[in-house]
Amino acid sequence: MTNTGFTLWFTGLSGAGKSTLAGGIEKCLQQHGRNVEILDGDIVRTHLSKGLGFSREDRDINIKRIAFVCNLLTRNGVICISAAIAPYREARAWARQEIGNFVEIYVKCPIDVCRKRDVKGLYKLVDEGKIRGFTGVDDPYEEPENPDLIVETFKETLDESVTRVLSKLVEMKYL
Ligand code: GGZ
Repeated sequence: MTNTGFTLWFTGLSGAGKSTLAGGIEKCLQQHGRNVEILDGDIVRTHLSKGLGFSREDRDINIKRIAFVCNLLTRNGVICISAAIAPYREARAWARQEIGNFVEIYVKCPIDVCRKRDVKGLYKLVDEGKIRGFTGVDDPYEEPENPDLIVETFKETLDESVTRVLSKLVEMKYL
């Protein structure tokens, strides 16, 4: 395994499995002695992006902050995993350019499946009209046009997805 830093940039709907996949990959890479840092949208929003909302402008600021931190860590040999929705292509392209060693992974899952999972009960709140501007419901999600990898969490087990990501990283010579 090399010691190159890089960023795994996830994108996908709420409930698609970004955090779960990030955790699985982190565990595996740490077992191989690598330093890994996960920037989970949900958690970042309680610290670095505290106070930001979900307008396009705020989401873009959030993504730029995450990309800034990923860049700092990546250039110091850390493997960063960004697990935010990152719904806009333009912001993702910006992050790719900013970071350089960048692998975009589309964590794909149909909204109906995310809705059924409803891990945090947010889709229920959306249906009750208590949350507005929810990604994939009444706010845009721009699917990646050319991601480095698509992981279909509704078809694959976590282990299969982790293995596919790691194989991709070997293929791209990051590992
Ligand atoms: C999307 C929302 C919203 C709205 C609250 N739209 O599944 P979660 O709960 O834990 O992750 C989602 C998180 C989205 O934050 P991100 O920083 O990933 O978004 S972005 O990349 O667009 O900046 C969800 C919760 O916050 N959440 N309201 N309106 N997700």
